[in-house]
Amino acid sequence: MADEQLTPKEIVELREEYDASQIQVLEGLEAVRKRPGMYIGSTSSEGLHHLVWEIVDNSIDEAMAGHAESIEVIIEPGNVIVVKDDGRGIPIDIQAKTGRPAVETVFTVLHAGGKFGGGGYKVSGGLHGVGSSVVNALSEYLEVDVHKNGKIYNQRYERGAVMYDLKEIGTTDLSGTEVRFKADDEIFQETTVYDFNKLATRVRELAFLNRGLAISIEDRREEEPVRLDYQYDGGIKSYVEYLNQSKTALYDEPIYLEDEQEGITVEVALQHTDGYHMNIMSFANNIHTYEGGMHESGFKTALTRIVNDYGRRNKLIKENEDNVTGEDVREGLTVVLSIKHPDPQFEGQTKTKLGNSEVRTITDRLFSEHFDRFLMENPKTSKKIVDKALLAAKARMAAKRAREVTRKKSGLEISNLPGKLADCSSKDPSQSEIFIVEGDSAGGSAKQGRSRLFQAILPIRGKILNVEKASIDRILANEEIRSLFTAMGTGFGEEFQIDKARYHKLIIMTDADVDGAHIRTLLLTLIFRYMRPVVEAGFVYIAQPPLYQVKQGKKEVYLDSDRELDEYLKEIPATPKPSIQRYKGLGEMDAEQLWSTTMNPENRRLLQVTVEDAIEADLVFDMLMGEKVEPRRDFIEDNAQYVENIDI
Ligand code: TSJ
Repeated sequence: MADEQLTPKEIVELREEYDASQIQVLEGLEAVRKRPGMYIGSTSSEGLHHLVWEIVDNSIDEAMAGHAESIEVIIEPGNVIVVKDDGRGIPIDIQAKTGRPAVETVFTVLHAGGKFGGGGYKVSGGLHGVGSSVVNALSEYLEVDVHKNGKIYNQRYERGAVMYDLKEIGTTDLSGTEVRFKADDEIFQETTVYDFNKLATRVRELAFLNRGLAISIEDRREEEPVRLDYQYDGGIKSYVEYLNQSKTALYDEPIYLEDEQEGITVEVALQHTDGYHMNIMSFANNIHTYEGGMHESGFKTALTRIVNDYGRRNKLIKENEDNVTGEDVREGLTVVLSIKHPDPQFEGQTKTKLGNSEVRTITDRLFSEHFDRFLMENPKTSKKIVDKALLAAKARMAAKRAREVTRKKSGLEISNLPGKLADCSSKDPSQSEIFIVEGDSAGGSAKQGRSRLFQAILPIRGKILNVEKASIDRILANEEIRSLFTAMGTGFGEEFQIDKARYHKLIIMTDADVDGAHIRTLLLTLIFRYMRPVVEAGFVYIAQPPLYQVKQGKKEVYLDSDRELDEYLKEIPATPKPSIQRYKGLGEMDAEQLWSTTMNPENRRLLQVTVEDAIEADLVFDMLMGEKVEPRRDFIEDNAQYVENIDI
């Protein structure tokens, strides 16, 4: 961080320039507060959680640069977030250009994020890289402690404004950065409550993606704190093992490679299972590239080519047989692909498609070389991989012949909309929503309470078919599943078309109890496995019916948990005496209550389902339904409090 030598006159001039630009800085952060959605997408629960990643990403950058080994994320009482790392500490030296400590600029200048200290891979400044100043602007307060040069430096900001100059508050033997902030409830009016599971899922993913990194997440909001520590020396190889834990793998260890070319690091881990679903997750600089991109297409081409070449060379694929297709090779395959690039370009609708074209060739080349060598050195495994693809090819051709012979329609045409569906009158998918509601009585209330213009209701009953074990024919014969696919209008399997979606919001509305959670898991698994693009497009949501209603005089408030109820009751005056109602299920709410608490866009709180959430549901599903006994026993032991009533 060496600064150029300046004359006193130049310094004065720069200071004046800086004072002028300071006014713009204030305007900058004021602009963030005026239109927060422009910077963090929304001020809902999604936006709130986004703040955490904006800060954590900076520590991840420090770790990727090789300067930090451990990161801690803590939720403190009052939903205050603390993020700490053991890196070098944000630079505190005075910058010539501003006359201010670098750390102050990080928090007060818009887009100052990745601008200094250049070089290396960066997450911050990538997809969500609006930077720490945005978090600062949207926080009631934010404090930073920098441990560096034997001293502890500290500064505090409130709603983006500097409270005092950076000061020394003690001495230290360590180095690192600690940031503590409280999201501003003037901005996040819907909720300022963090979802521990949501944070933990991403923290664990970051541990998988950054081999060896120790990262923890701790919830201190309850009397008994909960802390989860993650560190994977196997990196994404461990991720594949984790994803396949309840499946039957075709060979013992995932195939793993890490290599580098032209400053681009490519990491791939893959393992086939005896299942029929493929699961490819790709990442660029730790960002989940849901829409794929150059790394994914390079990998897929290489995989198909190498399997065919190897199969031909070793006479596993006969001369009179066709090449296997990409789909064939990927049947039952779990892949995690992670690349790190100094300047990733994100494209696509949701900016999760990697656009750098050189990455295609590099991924293809590095993976081909490694995978080809692996196949030659491991003939037994290689035969299993080729045979699996050949079997998939046979099944594919048989299905095609059957279709041609019978010209059987799938029956999933929109003209056959299910009878139970109460459709909305709007024909504009972007404005339309479908609620999948558990149970007939709740379905009835939902039909009465809804806004008919844009809300459709599809009631479903009881348990849904176990899609893991069922063949496509049986899946399509299941009435609950058929009605869901027909209503959505997207078709099925290979013929799936996301642009045919009749609703851009698919909202799962189940009870807030264990059985509701079970049905939600089943539905999410079904959707994840057979309608994955709908999840990737961000169309899937979970409705959150409240657990309590508190009435006091004319005021009615709905609360989601015992904790929220306790906190709320502490806040309000003792008189008039509040009346508390606990809801046991959706069926107990009348149409008006269901509308005002759970369906009305004005005050409902929807949780958007990410692919990570869906994968979690899929794992739970495998554990509850799969053949392996041990993971199921472990899971039930670990989650005893949630599963006691489940009938598995
Ligand atoms: F962005 C942030 F301020 F919010 C933040 C930054 C929050 C947290 C929790 C950590 C960090 C952070 C920044 N951790 N580590 C760093 N490292 C640097 O900023 C750094 C340190 C030294 C040098 C150097 O060139 O000497 C360069 C940089 C970028």
